[in-house]
Amino acid sequence: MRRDGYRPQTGRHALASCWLRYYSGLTLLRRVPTAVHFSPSICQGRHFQIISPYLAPVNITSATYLISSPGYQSCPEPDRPEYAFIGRSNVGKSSLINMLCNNQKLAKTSGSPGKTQMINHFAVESASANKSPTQWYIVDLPGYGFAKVSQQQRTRWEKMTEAYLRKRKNLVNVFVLIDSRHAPQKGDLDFINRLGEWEVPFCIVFTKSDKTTQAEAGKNVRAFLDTMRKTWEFLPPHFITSAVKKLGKEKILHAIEQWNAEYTAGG
Ligand SMILES: Nc1nc2c(ncn2[C@@H]2O[C@H](COP(=O)(O)OP(=O)(O)OP(=O)(O)O)[C@@H](O)[C@H]2O)c(=O)[nH]1
Ligand SMILES: [Mg+2]
Repeated sequence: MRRDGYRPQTGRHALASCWLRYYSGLTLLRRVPTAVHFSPSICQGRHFQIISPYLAPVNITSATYLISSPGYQSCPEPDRPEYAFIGRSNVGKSSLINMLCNNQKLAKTSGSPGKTQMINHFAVESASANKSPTQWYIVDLPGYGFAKVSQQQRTRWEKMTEAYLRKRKNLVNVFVLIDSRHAPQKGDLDFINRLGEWEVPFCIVFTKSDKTTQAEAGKNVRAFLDTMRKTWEFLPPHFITSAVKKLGKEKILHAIEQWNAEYTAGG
C-alpha cells in the first residue's frame, strides 16, 4: 500500500497541515510541512518559514477545567482549536499544562504514574498585543507505557486515545512529551510513527530539562531527532521545557497563538 501526497482537506489538517507520504512496505514516513509557518526562534526547527520577526507576549487570561470524557464522542463541542498533550506516564504532561496556564492546580499532577486516565478538557482564553482574546481547548491525555495497570485497562486507554486523536475534528496539534533525561526510547518512537500513519500533526516537547545538565539534555535531544531522521524526511518543531523553571513556555504559547490565528483565518 502506498499513500502519496496526502492533501489536507478541512478542519485540523488544513491548519497545522503536512503532506504525508506513507510507504508501508519500507516503513518510511515522510512529513513535509507546507502551511506551517514557524519562526525558528519559536520552534527551534529547521524547516519552517519565518513570518513573525517580532513576538508579542501571549497572556493566558483564563483557564478552567471543563470535563473528563471516557471517549471522543462525549468531548465538548468542537467549536474552537484544540491542543492535546500526550507522552509516557509521568513525563510531565499535567505539569506542563499547568505551567502554560500559570495555574499549578489546574491539571492534577502526581509523583506516581497513571494519574490521568480520561480525556480532560480545559477551556483557555489568551490575549496578545492588540488582538481580541482567543478561545481554545487544552487536552490532558492519559500516559502510555504505564506497566502497573492491567492489560485490559491499558488496551482501553489505547483505544480511547487512538479514536480521539484520529477523529477529533478541531484537534490542531498534538504535543508529544519526551523526557529529556533519557536516550531515545522505542515506545516513544513507535508512538510518533503511529501518529504519522494516522496523519495527526504533532510537535515534540522535551521535558524536565532542569533535572539534568544542559549538555546531557542536549545530547538526548540530538539523539532523539537523529533517530527520527532515519524514518522522517522532515522533522516537526521541538521545544525544550522545564515546568519547574518555567522554561519553554513563551515559545509554546507563541506556536499555539499562530495556529489559532490560522484556524480563525481558515474558518
Ligand atoms: N523537576 C521537574 N519535575 C517535573 C517536571 N515536570 C513534571 N515533574 C514532576 O514529575 C511528576 C509527574 O508529573 P505529571 O505532570 O503528573 O506527569 P504526567 O505525565 O501528567 O503523568 P500521568 O498523568 O500519570 O501520565 C510530578 O512529580 C511532577 O512534579 C519538570 O519540568 N521538572
Ligand atoms: Mg497527568
